[in-house]
Amino acid sequence: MIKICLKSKSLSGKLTKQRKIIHVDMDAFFASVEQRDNPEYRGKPLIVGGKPNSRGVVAACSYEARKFGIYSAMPCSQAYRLCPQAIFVPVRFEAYREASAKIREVFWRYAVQVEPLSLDEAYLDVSYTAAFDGIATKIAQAIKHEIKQETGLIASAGVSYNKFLAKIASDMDKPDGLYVITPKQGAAFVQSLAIEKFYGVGPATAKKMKALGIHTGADLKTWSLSDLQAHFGKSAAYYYNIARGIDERAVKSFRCHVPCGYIPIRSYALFRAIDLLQPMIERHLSPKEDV
Ligand code: DCP
Ligand code: MG
Repeated sequence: MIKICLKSKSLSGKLTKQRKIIHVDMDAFFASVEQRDNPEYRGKPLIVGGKPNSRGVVAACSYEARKFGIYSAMPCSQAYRLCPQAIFVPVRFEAYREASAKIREVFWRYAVQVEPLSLDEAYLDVSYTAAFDGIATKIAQAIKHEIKQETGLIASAGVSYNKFLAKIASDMDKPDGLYVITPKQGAAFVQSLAIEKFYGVGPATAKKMKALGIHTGADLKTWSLSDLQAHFGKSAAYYYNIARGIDERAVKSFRCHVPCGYIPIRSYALFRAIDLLQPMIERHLSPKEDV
């Protein structure tokens, strides 16, 4: 018998099917590629980006460098002051693109929808994946393992029932993380979350929210939709929903502005075919309930 699981309720009251989403984000991506390719950099504070005393910024830094307070986008001169013994190397985009392509190949083995956010991260919809009995946590483990085998790099993964929570989850346990937020945990998890941790709440909005007394998910949840609309306009519905652990955005497998040649034609044709078949797939398949 074909059964469609109806679980979460949207703002409009419409019932929708429970999804299984994995967000994968590589650890210290550019820096890890450099450490992989240059064994002498391993275990050391490494900064990828500008030269130590230039006006450049840090693109990426190894976890060893982070212990000194260094982070992406920091001026290199400041990074040098914090850690003069750090190794500074220039970016090698070709190497990062090559690793990124391999990672995406792994994603497509397990997901019908893959939405890259950058070279090193993507949302995967695994609601219809048959492997590992459809258990998303096991699928995430397999993805991490295959990425390690095929690129020599470490990924962190977040597993949940929507994009918002999966993205937050992938950051919870870095590096080499695998963090799961189940449908039962989602709403409570959001309550205790600091507002600046909410994906989609940028620094300016976080400042505005704090000025209004909104410091956590619990604070945000006390606001009515109309009050949020008065202060945040079009974004109000998104904030209203995420305060309740609800996010109905679908994983979009193809972005129109992806430059030609960025993805192989073969995969592009496949993406389009899946997009067209999606409604039929949804009618005929039912995701299993365990995340
Ligand atoms: N990047 C950049 N400039 C920034 C931020 C990031 O050039 N301001 C590049 C370098 C990063 C890569 O994008 O390696 C991925 O960005 P992430 O934010 O995922 O950071 P990392 O992968 O480096 O570290 P993390 O382990 O925190 O994900
Ligand atoms: Mg990363």
